[in-house]
Amino acid sequence: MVAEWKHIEDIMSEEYVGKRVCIRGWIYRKSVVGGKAFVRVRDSTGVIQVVVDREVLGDEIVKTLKDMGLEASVKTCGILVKQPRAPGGYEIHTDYFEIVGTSRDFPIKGNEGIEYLLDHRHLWLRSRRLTEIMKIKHTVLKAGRDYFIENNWWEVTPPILTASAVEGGATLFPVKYFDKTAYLSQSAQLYLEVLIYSLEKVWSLTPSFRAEKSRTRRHLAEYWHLEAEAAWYNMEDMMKVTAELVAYIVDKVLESNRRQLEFLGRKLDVLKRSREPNYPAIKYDEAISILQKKGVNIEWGDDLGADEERILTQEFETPFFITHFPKDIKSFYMKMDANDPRVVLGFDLLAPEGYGEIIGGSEREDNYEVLYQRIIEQGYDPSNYKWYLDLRKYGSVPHSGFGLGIERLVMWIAGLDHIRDAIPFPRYRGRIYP
Ligand code: NSS
Repeated sequence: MVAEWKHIEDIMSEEYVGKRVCIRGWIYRKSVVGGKAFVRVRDSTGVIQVVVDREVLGDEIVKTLKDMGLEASVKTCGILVKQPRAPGGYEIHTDYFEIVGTSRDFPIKGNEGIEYLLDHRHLWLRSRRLTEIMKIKHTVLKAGRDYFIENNWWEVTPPILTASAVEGGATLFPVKYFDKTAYLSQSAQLYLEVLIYSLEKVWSLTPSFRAEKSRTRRHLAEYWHLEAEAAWYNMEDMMKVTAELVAYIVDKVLESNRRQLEFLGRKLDVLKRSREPNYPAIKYDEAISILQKKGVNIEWGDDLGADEERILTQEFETPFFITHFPKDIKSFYMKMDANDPRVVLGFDLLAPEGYGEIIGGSEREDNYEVLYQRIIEQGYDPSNYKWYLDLRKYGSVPHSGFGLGIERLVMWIAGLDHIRDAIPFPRYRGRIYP
């Protein structure tokens, strides 16, 4: 059969009414009433009702459809008809209907619990909701890359197998590496720092791995990490880059994914405000006093957890920065503030509406002796960081960088209540299948 296959989204318009169209997809819903089967077919772009009439195609196909399970794959052609009662306002009166791949008793019927659905993630990913989220993620990834490409940053490819920790030994995943133990990368940062000495402004998009012991709504064991590092940039310069990057991504999603956001019921006002990169910043000190005023039991020196961050987000209507954290709650590589050695030149960018941290960044310690001491202070063995320390011996420069958690950003932009839906195959403690 010669047919020009069309996508459902493209034919749902006046232009095609009365014309013969051909589509391919999967059975999304169906009912058989009298001599007619009403089959809703979905493809990657949408859903349309197809009317299979016994009078046109004979008894057999209507009978077959009655027994056929959801998610069977089909090809069909017919005349597009306006039908206000059909979802989307159009339907196809088919003269050709072929079942390509049968389906019996599709395991997801619509009232299953979350663990069951996660065990059937390979099938659950066909849902409208997850499909729309993946489309938003596509835009987030593309816009993230485009931002750096348009602004003349070099893309580089750091390793995933590494010999030592960046973000704390507690969340390292060991892997057998010949006769040694290696670790899956927690962050490309240390390698990006190497590459600024030749390329000055670099970025990478890689998976990062964290053996997070506790299960939360915003932690994965494997996530996508967009990281950047630049020579000669101080903390403020790098904060400006992150604000521009996030604003750029939000803008692209608003431009490209209105339908998806609408389907997910996402309110747009905060996103619209976040298209402008003028995000406010407060210091850690201020964050602590806001929290204390609100009756939170917290003291200077304590780390901000998800609960504290959520409370702080009530104060803002766009993403916002927290800067100048106590050095003891941050990593060894962050540069100490010359004006207040208790704090480091580190910053987090928090998403509003309760979401919290989406970016962590800092100016880096560029002095050999200070960095050496900080490595020891934090309980690491400097001999594992010899190459990293070398960077401070041969033409050290002030520099800064950051890491953005793609799924954290998708979670906020799409308005999700759990990070697992921002990634097709979520990995976290207790989940590796499928
Ligand atoms: O630990 S971070 O805060 N910072 C770093 O890894 C730096 N070494 C990055 C850099 O400067 N190049 O992680 C950065 C971001 C953080 O803000 C989150 O958005 C995300 O990475 N992140 C995570 N997302 C999902 N799941 C987990 N477990 C996770 N951990 C961090």
